[in-house]
Amino acid sequence: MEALYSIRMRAAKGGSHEIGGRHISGGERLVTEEGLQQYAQQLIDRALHHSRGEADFINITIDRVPPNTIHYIYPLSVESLTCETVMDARQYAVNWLMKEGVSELAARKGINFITHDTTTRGAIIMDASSGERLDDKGIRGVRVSHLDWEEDYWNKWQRREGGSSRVRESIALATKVHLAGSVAELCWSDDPEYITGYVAGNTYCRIPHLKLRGDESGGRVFYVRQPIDLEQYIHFLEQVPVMIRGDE
Ligand code: WAQ
Ligand code: MG
Repeated sequence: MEALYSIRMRAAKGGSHEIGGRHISGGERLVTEEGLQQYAQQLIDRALHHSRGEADFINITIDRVPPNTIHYIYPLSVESLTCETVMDARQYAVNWLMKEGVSELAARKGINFITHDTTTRGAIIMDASSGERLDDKGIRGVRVSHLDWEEDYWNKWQRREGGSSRVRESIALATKVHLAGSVAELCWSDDPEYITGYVAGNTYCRIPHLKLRGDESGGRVFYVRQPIDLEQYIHFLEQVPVMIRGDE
């Protein structure tokens, strides 16, 4: 089997994240050696031409993934809600989170966190009952990487269901977050023009209008049930390679 490489990018403006630069964009893929150049180029383009601003710091990391460490899994199934206003959308999100096992308090705390988050470049981890933040990662958050779709399967899936590269990346991420043993996830983009977000647990539920156009808030909350070995949970999300595939 051909070796795969994890390639991931993070970009900031005003210097690196470490010295306080503002997070612009990130991205992560699992590709063969031939894919590396192409995806490096795509990720650089994404960082330099982004609606949150033009990055002046770009970090690209590549590491080889041993083929026998890869987990293969089907993608979550997708549902799409329709609604017209941010208020309705956020109420739907609370309802879906509760259906997945999150308390109303924790659901509202998650929404409140993302509403005010313009800086975190990863996700925060939240107790699904109390809504307490459990990780100590500050504005770095937990950044999920080492994940992707098998290219053939993505092409078939996309022909059937539609979906952009953004949808592709989000479903892969939500599927890995689910596989890690999370209760649920809440997300909307920090890109000002992209206002559809999702709640994921056993399904990936797309919700339009989770924010107003032009709003640069966005982020991710991973809900977990205690007791949990946080270190192991984070290690899985950051390091263990997961590939989405089906049997078509
Ligand atoms: N790991 C953890 N958190 C991440 C990651 C990652 N790999 N990538 C992004 N985040 C967090 C981070 O806080 C970002 O600011 C925030 O999520 C939003 O990232 O079905 O585009 O890449 O139509 O802007 C969801 C709906 C789109 C897709 C989400 O997020 C659909 C999106 P973005
Ligand atoms: Mg973004």
